[in-house]
Amino acid sequence: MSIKPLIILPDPILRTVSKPVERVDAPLQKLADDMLATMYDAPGIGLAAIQVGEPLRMLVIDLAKEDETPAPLVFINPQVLGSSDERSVYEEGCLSIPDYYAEVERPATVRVSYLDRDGKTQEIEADGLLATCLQHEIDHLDGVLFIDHISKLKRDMVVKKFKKLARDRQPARMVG
Ligand code: GNR
Ligand code: NI
Repeated sequence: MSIKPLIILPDPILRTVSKPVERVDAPLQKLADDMLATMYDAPGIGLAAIQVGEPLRMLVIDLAKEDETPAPLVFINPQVLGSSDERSVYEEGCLSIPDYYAEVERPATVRVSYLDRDGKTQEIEADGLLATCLQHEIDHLDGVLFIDHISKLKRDMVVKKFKKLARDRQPARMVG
């Protein structure tokens, strides 16, 4: 298993609409395992393939606490079949937007179909943090970030900050 570099805002790769997985084979399972290793290393509770630069509709989640047995979940080609009218608010963060957190309101419950790591069709009804995390990750598959769900004023501020950070990471240019 290998830890892969994370794609960080404002990299336009994050706005890619990822493509459906055509076959669940050994290379795809290796990518899933690398995504889990990358997520645990960060650490985070979810990761979409595009966050490691792979434009495929696959995401991983593990909601187990650090002192608990790991409980890795792999979702391939997930589809939201339905969502509740009830909403819930969570403070969200994103490994592609380090150290920024904001409250996001989303459906409290979602029903999702997907293929698991073995390519088997599955369906789950998720609530609580799993529902929020699944929706956050499925957004990534469509090039959507959690900051797209906050006010434009806050979003513009965070994008500006990350653009400056990216600029400051570049080697100095000669002036004058
Ligand atoms: O690690 C993560 N924590 C988190 C907290 C609240 C709502 C969503 C998340 S997902 C995030 C990891 C990530 O960026 N996944 O795309
Ligand atoms: Ni994220």
